Amino acid sequence: MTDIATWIDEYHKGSRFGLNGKVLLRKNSKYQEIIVIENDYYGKALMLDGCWMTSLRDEKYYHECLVHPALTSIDDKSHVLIIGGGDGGTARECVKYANIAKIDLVEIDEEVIKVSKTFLKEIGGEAWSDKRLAIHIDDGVKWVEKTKDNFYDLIFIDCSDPSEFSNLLFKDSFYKECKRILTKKGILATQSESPESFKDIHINILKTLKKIFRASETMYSFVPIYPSGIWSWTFASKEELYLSKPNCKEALIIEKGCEIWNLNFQNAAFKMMPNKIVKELNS
Ligand code: SPD
Repeated sequence: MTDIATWIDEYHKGSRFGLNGKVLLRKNSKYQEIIVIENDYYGKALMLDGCWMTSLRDEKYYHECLVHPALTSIDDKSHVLIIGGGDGGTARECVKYANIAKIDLVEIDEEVIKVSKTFLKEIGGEAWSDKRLAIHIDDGVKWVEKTKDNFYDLIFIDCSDPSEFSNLLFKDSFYKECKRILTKKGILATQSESPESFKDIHINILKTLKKIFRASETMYSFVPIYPSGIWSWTFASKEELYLSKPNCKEALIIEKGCEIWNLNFQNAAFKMMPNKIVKELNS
């Protein structure tokens, strides 16, 4: 790779979101183009098929928001499923909970895990050697289909934007299957795209989850390197959700080890739905 700093951009609807730095890796896996760049401010960053996935500086905005609202609001959390999440950030946040017995991480692209362990090992951190973590190189949709009913307490969908090979992760049929394999009080937590740069997909995820699950709630925050910066995470359950009534004792312990997430941040983030989204959901 060249030592000369270069720009790597995500192109999105006539805008571009770029990082300048030294390209450490550029290769094609069976599924996608993988780029790792090192930027002075954001540190090492991972791009898949032209879309920013994560960077050392801003990854906690994403992973802490996906994981902690769900895990602090549920007592039984023995079995956890992560779909995608090959950089290890979601697993790293999960292993902070001693009462999780087993985490199945199902990633379709083995190369993403290899690259993350080599170039971005801080993101997965201790999780990679945690005995409770089982890595499966498999298709998340197929994994869910072959899982027995009422099995997982938590399902985290840590996927890329909809594309040729991730499209099915955004379909009604997939969410229905997730509902089937969740325990009675289990929670599905998914990244739900940007209300600004991916507005139609965002609305569609929210409407679909509302239709399929008894309860669903969305929080908004920032992921600086993603198009437009504003991002969302949606939580759904067959029963009521208790996101605003977390286990405070546990949450206060978790807060201490977080860079972004805490209970005040979370409570505000669940009230941040932009009015244009409120109007569209009500129309
Ligand atoms: N536009 C990018 C959406 C990607 C969401 N997943 C990121 C993976 C981080 N673990």
